[in-house]
Amino acid sequence: MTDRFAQDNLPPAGEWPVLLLDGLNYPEHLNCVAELLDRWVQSGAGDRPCIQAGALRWSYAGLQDAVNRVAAVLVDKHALQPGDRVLLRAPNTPMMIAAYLAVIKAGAIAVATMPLLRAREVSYIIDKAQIRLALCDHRLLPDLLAAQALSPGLATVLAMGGDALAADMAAASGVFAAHPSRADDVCLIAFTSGTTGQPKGTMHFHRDMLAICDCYAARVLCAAPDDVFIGTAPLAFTFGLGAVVLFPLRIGASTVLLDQASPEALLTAFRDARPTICCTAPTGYRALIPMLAPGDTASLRRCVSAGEALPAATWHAWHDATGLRLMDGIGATEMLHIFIAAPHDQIRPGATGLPVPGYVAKLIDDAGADLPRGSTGRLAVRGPTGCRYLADDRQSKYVIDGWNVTGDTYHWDADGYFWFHARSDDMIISAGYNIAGPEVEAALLRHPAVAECAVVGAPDAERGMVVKAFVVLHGPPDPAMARTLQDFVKAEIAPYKYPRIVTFVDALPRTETGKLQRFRLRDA
Ligand code: 3UK
Repeated sequence: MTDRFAQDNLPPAGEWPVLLLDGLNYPEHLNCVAELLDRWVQSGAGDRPCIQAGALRWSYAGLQDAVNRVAAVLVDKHALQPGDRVLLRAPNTPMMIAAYLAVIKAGAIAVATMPLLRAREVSYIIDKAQIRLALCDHRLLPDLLAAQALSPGLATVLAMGGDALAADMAAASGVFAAHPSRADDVCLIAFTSGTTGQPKGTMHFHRDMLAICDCYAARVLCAAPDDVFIGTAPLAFTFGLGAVVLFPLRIGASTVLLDQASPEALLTAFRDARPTICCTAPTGYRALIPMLAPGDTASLRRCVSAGEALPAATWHAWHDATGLRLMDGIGATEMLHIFIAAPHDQIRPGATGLPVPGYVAKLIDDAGADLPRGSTGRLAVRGPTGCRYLADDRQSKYVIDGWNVTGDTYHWDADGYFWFHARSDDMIISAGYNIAGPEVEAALLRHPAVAECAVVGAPDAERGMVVKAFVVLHGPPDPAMARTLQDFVKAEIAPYKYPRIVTFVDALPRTETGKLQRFRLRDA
């Protein structure tokens, strides 16, 4: 019996984004795991390397075996039904991938949570998605058990890395037939990070998991079967799920998993695992630059930056240090993955890029009217993927007239390139001027003493708001540094944008996904 919870809680038909599926030709029945995994084993490529994590190596056949056993345990022992939601909680481990794919292969719905979420936050997700079964890395059990105490609907918790599941898997069959899902059955509910208000559950279909590979990864990244992917984003974040699981599996390539997302771990893996495609946030690239020794990035041929804006200064610093051209791309949990980016030979440093083939993008004004090229306004996109919140009134805020309105203010240039300005609600209005914080950040980052920075609006009696910069320096501040930076910004961009307040800090508050938490700085 299929559980209809997800279907029943999709937005009403009139609030859906328009979906562009021409040219993708997915069949009516489709289980994405059959395409991502079983297809390779069936065609004789089971021995191809698939996952490496530390000393562990899994081939495609090895991953399939683990997936089939987990799926058999879930269905036979724990009565998992198609449509059931399963909570997944782990660092980026091979078992986390096996669990994801097992849930989806069985026709159920994966709901992953970021490892750093605490009991109350996990409890919200358990209740919202009505989850009764969880697979959790043994190291993260305490928080999940605390969440279970708050959310008694969660009946069963299975420990990954524990003996009980291992024994059940060993006893289970290594054969498991993919549930004959429909291409538009929900297979993933990804929760947004919820920096404003409660997190929103975004629902994605089997065909969406393939569409992001067939659009962005195939047509812009141009990933190939011999590529070795590496990334730092958690698998609970769709940036990470796409970059280190779906993209490689779609083409029979392989992936390097990092248990820890630190720049040190990433650098060690560059040296040991020789990846060819690296995906991380801008702050990850900035942290790596001073650590690099000659040859460290020699294996890399593509570097993807997403999650927040990539300033031109960071693009050039990475290029100077490595000779590599960073590929910026804007994605969103609602869209599943990247929808604007430039192919490697069409990159313009400082610009996010062009709509990914398969997607269309435009700008609208505050009233929702279309704006021409050459203007600055609110970004709106359409493509094969799009926003469908799980039972949420905020659907009608994100989807307007069938367009996904991401909440970002962009400039659209004469050549069709999109240039990020700010999150629409992060624009600073000071003495009547509209100032985009990221533009001031980009200017500050061009100063050699600045390692990281964040610019927000601070309340001011006279000007309404003033520009305030939080700055992390490479070394200790000298007494004149605030003034030096202010003068530097005035010389780089229109002087009225300079930060009237400069505060030096040791680190900036960031989410697990590498995003600056501006709200925490505003409250500081
Ligand atoms: C911001 C960017 C400028 C932007 C994501 C790649 O970040 C992802 O998803 P989230 O739901 O956040 C979405 C919002 O983040 N943003 C992301 N990338 C960029 N701003 N330049 C960029 N390159 O405000 C967007 O609306 O956490 C990124 C793939 C999958 C993802 N989910």
